[in-house]
Amino acid sequence: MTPNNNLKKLLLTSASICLLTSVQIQAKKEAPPTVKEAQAYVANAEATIESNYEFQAKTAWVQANFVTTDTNFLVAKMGEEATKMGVSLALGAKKFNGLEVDYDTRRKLEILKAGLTIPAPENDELTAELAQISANLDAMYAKGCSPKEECYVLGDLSKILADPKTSHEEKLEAWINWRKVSPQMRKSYQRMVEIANEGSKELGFKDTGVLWRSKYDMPAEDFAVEMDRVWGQVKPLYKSLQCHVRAKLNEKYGNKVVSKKGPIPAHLLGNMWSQAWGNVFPDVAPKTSTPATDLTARLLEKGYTEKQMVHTAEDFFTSLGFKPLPKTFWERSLFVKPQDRDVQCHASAWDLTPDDYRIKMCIQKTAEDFVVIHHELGHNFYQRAYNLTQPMLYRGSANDGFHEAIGDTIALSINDSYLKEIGLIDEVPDAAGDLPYLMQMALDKIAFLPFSLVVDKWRWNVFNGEIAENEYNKEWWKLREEYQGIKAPVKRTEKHFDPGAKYHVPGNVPYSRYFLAHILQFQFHKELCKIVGNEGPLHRCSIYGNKEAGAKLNAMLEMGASRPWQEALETMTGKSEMDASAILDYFAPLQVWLDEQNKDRNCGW
Ligand code: X8Z
Ligand code: ZN
Repeated sequence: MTPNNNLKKLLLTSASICLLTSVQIQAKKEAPPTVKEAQAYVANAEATIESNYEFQAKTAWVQANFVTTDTNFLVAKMGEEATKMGVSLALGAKKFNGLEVDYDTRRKLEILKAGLTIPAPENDELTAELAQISANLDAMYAKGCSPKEECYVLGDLSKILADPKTSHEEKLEAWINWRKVSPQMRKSYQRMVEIANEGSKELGFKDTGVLWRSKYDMPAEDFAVEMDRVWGQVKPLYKSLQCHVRAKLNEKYGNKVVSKKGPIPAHLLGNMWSQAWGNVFPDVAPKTSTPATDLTARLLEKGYTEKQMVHTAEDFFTSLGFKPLPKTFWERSLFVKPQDRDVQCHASAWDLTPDDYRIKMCIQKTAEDFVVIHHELGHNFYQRAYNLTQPMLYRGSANDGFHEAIGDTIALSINDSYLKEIGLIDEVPDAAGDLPYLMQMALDKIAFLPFSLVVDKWRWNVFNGEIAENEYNKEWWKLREEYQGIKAPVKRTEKHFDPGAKYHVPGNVPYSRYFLAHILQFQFHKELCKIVGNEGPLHRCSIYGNKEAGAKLNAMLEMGASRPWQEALETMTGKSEMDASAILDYFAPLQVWLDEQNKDRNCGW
C-alpha cells in the first residue's frame, strides 16, 4: 500500500497467525536458538505476512477512498491486529540476536526487528489505544475540519497560495485556515508518542526516532550525521536561492510584508507548507529573451484530461521497456476527487496483490501534478519489479528514499526536448530558456531540501523528549527558521499544532526519505543520461524511449530490499555513497547566475 516498504507490509499483517507465532516462540524459550529455527522462523514470518497482506491492504484502500466512521473503525481494528503481529514478529526475531546465520536469514531478521513505524508495547489496551489514535489522526487530516466543524478543502486553499495574482491577505487567510484543522490533533499526537516510545523500547530501540533511523544499513547515529553531511553540500545553493527569492518577494510585496533581511513569511512561497516554491516562478524568474515553457498552460490548451496525464506518464515507463500496468490499474485507481464523499486526497501508490496496482490522487491539471503522477507511477513500477522477483520480506525498496526517487528520476526528463517529442510543444526553445527552466526546477527541488530535514528533525526530537509537548509549535517554527529561513506570517502559540497540518505528521510517514530521494534522483539521472549518450547539460537530457537506460533502472528495482542500499546504489551508479555533486552539477549554471544577482544583497537570515 502507500509509501511502499517492508514496514507497511508488517503493519498490514493480521492477528490469527500472530498468536501462533508467539506461542511457538514461548514454547522454545528455554533452549538456545539454532540456525534451523532461525530459518524456519523467517519462513513462517514471510508466509504469515503474505497470507494477510491482501486483506489488510484492501481494508486500508477502502478507508482511504471512503473516509467514514465505519471505515475508520475497520482500519483501527486492522491496525491493532497488524501492530500486534509486527511486534510479535520483531520480538521473535530478537531472540536470534548474536546467532550466526546465512546472509538472507540475518538480513530478514533485521528487517523484521525494525519493521514497524509506530510500534505498541506488548499490551492489548495500549495497542488498541494506539491504533485508534492513528486512525483518528489520519481521518482528521483527510476531513480537514476544525473543532467547530468548519471544513476546508486543501486543494482549494492551495490554489489561492499558488496563484501569484491573489493578494497577500487572501493568501494569509488560506494559510491560517488550513492550520485550523490540526490543533485538535495535538493531545492525541502526544499520547501516540508516549505509547510508541514504550513500544520502541521493548523492541530494543532507545526511542521511536532511533527506530526510524535504524532502517538504513548503518548505525542509527551515523544516519543522522550522513544526512547533515549531504545537507552541508547543498546548503550554499539553498542560501543563494532563498536570498534571491526573498529579494524578489520584497520587490513585489514591499518592506512591510517581506523584509530584505531575515526569514521569508511562509504564506508567500506558493505552497501550503513552503516546501516547494515552483509557484512563485513568475515573480522570481530570470528575465531572458526566451521564456520558460508553461507546461500547465500547454496541458490545458491541448485539452488533457486527468486520465490522459496518467497515460502519458505510463507511456514514459513503457518507452523504457517496462510492461504496461495491468488493466485493473485503470479500473480501480482514483484519479479525480469525488464530490460526494471524503477521501484521503494525499497522493499515494498501492500494491494490493502482485498483479493489482493502483494510485489514489485528486489530480489537478497542472505541471506540478503531472510530476506527482510520475512520482506515483514510479512507486507502482518499483513495486511490480520486486513483487515479481523477491520473497515477501524483500518486497520493498533498497531504502525508503529509493522508493521516493524513482518516479522523480523519470520526471527529471520532462524537459523541452521531451515535451516536443510527445507533441506538447512545437519547438524546443534555444539555450536562453535554460536559466528559467533551472530556476523552475530549483524552486521545487532545492527549496524542498531543508523542509524535508525539518519534518523529521522535529519528530526525532519529539520522540527523544528534547521537544516537550508544551513547546511543539515553538520548536517547529524554530527549525523552520533555522533550516529554511522562513517564518510564520502571524503569531503562533501552543494552542496551534502546525506540524499536524502536514499530512505525513498525522499520517506517521517518516520524511527523511524525501530528502534522500531528492539527492538520489539526480545521481540516478546523471547515470542514466550517460547511458543514453547525453553530452549536453544534465537538465537538457531526457531518457525517454531508451531501453538500455530502462534495463539499468530495472536491474536496481528488481533487487528490492535484498541487499544494502549502498549496493543497490553501486549497481546503478558505480558508487556506493550518497553524493550531492550530481544535483550541484545540474544546477551549476543557476548557481553562477544567482551569485551575480545576489552580489549586492545581504544574504542569510
Ligand atoms: O508525499 C509525497 C508523495 C507520496 S509518497 C505525493 N511527497 C512528499 C509530499 O507531498 O510532501 C512527494 C514529495 C514530498
Ligand atoms: Zn512517494
